Formats: sequence, structure tokens, C-alpha cells
Amino acid sequence: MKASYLAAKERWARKMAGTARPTVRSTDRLPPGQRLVDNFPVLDLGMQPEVTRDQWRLRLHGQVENPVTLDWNTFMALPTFRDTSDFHCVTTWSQFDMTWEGVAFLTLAELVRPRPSASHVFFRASDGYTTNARLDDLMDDDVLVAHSWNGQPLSREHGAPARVVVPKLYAWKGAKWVREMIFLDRDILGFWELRGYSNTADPWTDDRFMKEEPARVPSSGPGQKV
Ligand SMILES: Nc1nc2c(c(=O)[nH]1)N[C@H]1C(S)=C(S)[C@@H](COP(=O)(O)O)O[C@H]1N2
Ligand SMILES: [Mo]
Repeated sequence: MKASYLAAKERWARKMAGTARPTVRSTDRLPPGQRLVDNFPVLDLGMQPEVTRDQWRLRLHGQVENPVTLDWNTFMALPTFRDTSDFHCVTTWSQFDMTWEGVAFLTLAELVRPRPSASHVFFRASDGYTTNARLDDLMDDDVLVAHSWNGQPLSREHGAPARVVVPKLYAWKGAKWVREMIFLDRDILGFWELRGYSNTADPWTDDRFMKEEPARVPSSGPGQKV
């Protein structure tokens, strides 16, 4: 097991025990090119699917030992994780101290047990949106599938009933209305990653756009086929 993973897991365990301080990623809390806002803008593809808790399913599969499909009750029966983190959108707004509640990615990973071959995760959402991330970036103490924001259940426009939050990456890496996570042994680009946004999406290095040649956009449907 990687040392970085063990360190993340230890930080997370301290959060679960209620003895941790919020993660500090930089002395300058506002990443380059960002401005602080105190509202919570809505960004989507022009539609906000209505997904009830009864309809909602989260399917985790691919390069894992134990693929699962969680319904709302099974999801809510997993250990609750509450965490406060900063949120950075590539369109240059950031908001500090967002408190999310849900299930830690580390808990979901423990449940499905990624195979050694798993290196990336591809996310699908109910509005057709897709995004992708490296498993190493997800196996961290502040990544979760959230059902609540600042003490209230997520509203429809912010991804109800549940969304992914990956605070250390630009916010497009967190799928609202998430319904599927596919563990892969390779990287497959998601919606914005195919449309010229950076695949690594690191706010601290102003890593907004693809530096190489823009990826080819497929003519039909968002994202690539998996
Ligand atoms: N399903 C889905 N998830 C999504 C998006 C989307 O269009 N569809 N937009 C992304 C982008 S670009 C951002 S900045 C954040 C915005 O979350 P918010 O609308 O709650 O602020 O959601 C991300 N997750
Ligand atoms: Mo965004």
C-alpha cells in the first residue's frame, strides 16, 4: 500500500473520530486566479434531473472485487462522514468552508475493494454528465459522496440526492446526481475533459485547460463509451 494512501486514511480516521482539524493545502488559501464568493452558483448542462431517493441508485463496478449497487437505504446505512472544505470552480469562483455530509470515498472503496489494476474512476450522472479522476486523487481524507450541504439536504440544482465532492480539484470533477462509478485500469475522459479542460484540474497550479492539442469531441453523446 502506498504511503500517501496510509497518511490520507489516518487523517480521515481522525476526522471520523472528531479529533481532526480541517485539511490545509496551502498557506494562501485562495488559489491563483480565483475570487471568493459567498453565494453558491449553479453550473449544469442546462437540465437538472429530478431524482427521488426511491429512484436513486449508485452503481460501483469495474476493476473491483465486490461490485455493488447501493439504494438510498443501503447508502445511508454506511458510516456518515461530515467534512468542511473549500470549493473551487474553474470559472474563477471559490467558496470557503463548505460543510458536506455523506459517505467518504474511502468507505466506498473499502466496500468494493478496488483491484491493484484500478488506477482511475469514471463517473456518470443522471443528466448525462461524465467526469473522470485518478484513484489516488480520490483516496483522500476529504473526498465524499455528499447528500447534505451546510446542514441541509442537497437541493435539486446542486445534485440531489447525492453528488461527488473532490475539494482539491476544480469542481467539475465532482459529479452532481451521481449514479455510477466505474473503476478502470486506464483513463477515460469525461464531458469537460473532452472539451479542452485540463484532465488534472489542479486549482493550485492554475491548471484549467488542456495544454496539449484539444481532445476530439465525439459526435454523439457526452463522454466516451466505457
Ligand atoms: N451531473 C453534473 N455534475 C456537475 C456538473 C454538471 O453539469 N452535471 N457541473 C460541474 C461543474 S462545472 C461545477 S463547477 C460543479 C458546480 O456545482 P454547483 O452547481 O453545485 O455549484 O458541478 C460539477 N458537477
Ligand atoms: Mo465548473
